[in-house]
Amino acid sequence: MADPREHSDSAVKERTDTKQQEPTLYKVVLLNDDYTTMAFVIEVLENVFQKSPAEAYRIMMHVHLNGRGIAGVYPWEVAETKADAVQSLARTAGFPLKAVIEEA
Ligand code: TYC
Repeated sequence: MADPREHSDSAVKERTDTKQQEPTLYKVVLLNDDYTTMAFVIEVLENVFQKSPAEAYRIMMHVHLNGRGIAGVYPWEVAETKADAVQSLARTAGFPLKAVIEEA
């Protein structure tokens, strides 16, 4: 055995230091399209991503002009829940608005 720690009692040691691993974060990215109204995107940014009206307008315009933009950065399950909420609200309202998740 190359590493004696692998097959001896000393192999099982509790971690005693307190160093915490940061959770991996994910970006929820909104994509532009030609059909979703600006007002709907602003509403989604305010209601799903808790943005102020001014910030929601800024992000919406960024997506409109650049094709995509970050709505928020979250741990995986939160990002997934928010992207699902965007999809479901958009579908219900009849808009093709899409949100994708990317590693931050
Ligand atoms: N481009 C849309 C329009 O002119 C507005 C829009 C902005 C749509 C952002 C989607 O993620 C989006 N009505």
